[in-house]
Amino acid sequence: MAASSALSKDRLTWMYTQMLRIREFEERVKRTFVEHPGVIRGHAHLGDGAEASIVGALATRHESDLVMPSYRCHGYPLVLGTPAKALMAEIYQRRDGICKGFGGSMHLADPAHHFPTASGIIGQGIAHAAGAAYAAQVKKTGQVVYSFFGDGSSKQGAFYETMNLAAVWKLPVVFVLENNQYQAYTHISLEDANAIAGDPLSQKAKAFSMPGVTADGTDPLKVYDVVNEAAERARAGKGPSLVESKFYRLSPHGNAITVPPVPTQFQEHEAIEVYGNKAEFEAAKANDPIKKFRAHLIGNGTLTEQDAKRIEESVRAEMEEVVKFALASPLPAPEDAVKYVYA
Ligand SMILES: Cc1ncc(C[n+]2csc(CCOP(=O)(O)OP(=O)(O)O)c2C)c(N)n1
Ligand SMILES: [Mg+2]
Repeated sequence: MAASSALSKDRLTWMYTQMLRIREFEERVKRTFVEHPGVIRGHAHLGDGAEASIVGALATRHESDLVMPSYRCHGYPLVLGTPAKALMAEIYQRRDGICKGFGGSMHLADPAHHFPTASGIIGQGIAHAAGAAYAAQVKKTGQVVYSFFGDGSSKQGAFYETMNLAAVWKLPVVFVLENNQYQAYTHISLEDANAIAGDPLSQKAKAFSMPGVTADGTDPLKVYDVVNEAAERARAGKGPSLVESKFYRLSPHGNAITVPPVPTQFQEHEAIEVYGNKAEFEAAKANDPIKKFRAHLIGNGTLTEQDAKRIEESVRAEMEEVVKFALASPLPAPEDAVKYVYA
């Protein structure tokens, strides 16, 4: 029997709520570019479409386990318990942010909530995660480390070197390869560019004699089941596994950031802007993981339509307050500019 079939009504409701919180938070980040131009400096990379994958994977963790995502990293801390207000304040680079405004969207960290760091250098976070898993193994903490990275990142040398050492040392790590079909602006199957070799990508595990499975990343319960098995394996001292979670990134790579006087505008999704493939994008939207999970929970009687609406309203209200808080937080003081520079 699938492990997810034992999830309680409360836990399933929690999962739906977290998926919504990620989506609604990201929506506010996106709207900030239009409603408050200049407040977010630089890019913000949104993760719409990843909600089922993130929540399904993180629902399997034990409290002390560590989570190390790539640069598209807003959703994970929200699920781990980082206060959403401090998270948004960080994205706005304000003093009340989780890194006091010095990290910004791509370099979030909240060790107090088991989130040591994210990394804008793609692929490197995979090695960081194995390092944390090595520390856990040496110190016998019993922690499992969850490493999240993209399909594009799985082409990096750091990925292969880390997979090798993690397998040799039987490190307690779960590698979650988030195959969202795109590597920044490039579609995974772009034939003339040979974007990436190998399908399914989970077969890369074979070279290291570790389990490799592909899951439907648009279904949180399917992700839960495969990640749960991988985490239990790591917990039992049997070493790492590779889980490929397949979904579709619904937002473009990053938001086009134009600051006044040029009017702010959103970039179109790459499917449309680069490939002129509106049909692909529309099909992915019709397969939206949040809509599907909502229908599933109502269909099996876990939630009523009213329950779902109540959750949706409360998440919207939470995120209204989040934006107000972040906007009101001051910028870091200029005299603190080099205060946290260690090298
Ligand atoms: C080492 C390194 N090389 C190049 C880049 C520029 N870059 C940013 S995102 C990206 C593609 C990443 O693809 P994937 O891992 O699939 O992540 P996704 O775009 O799906 O979030 C690249 C090449 C980078 N950040 N780091
Ligand atoms: Mg990708």
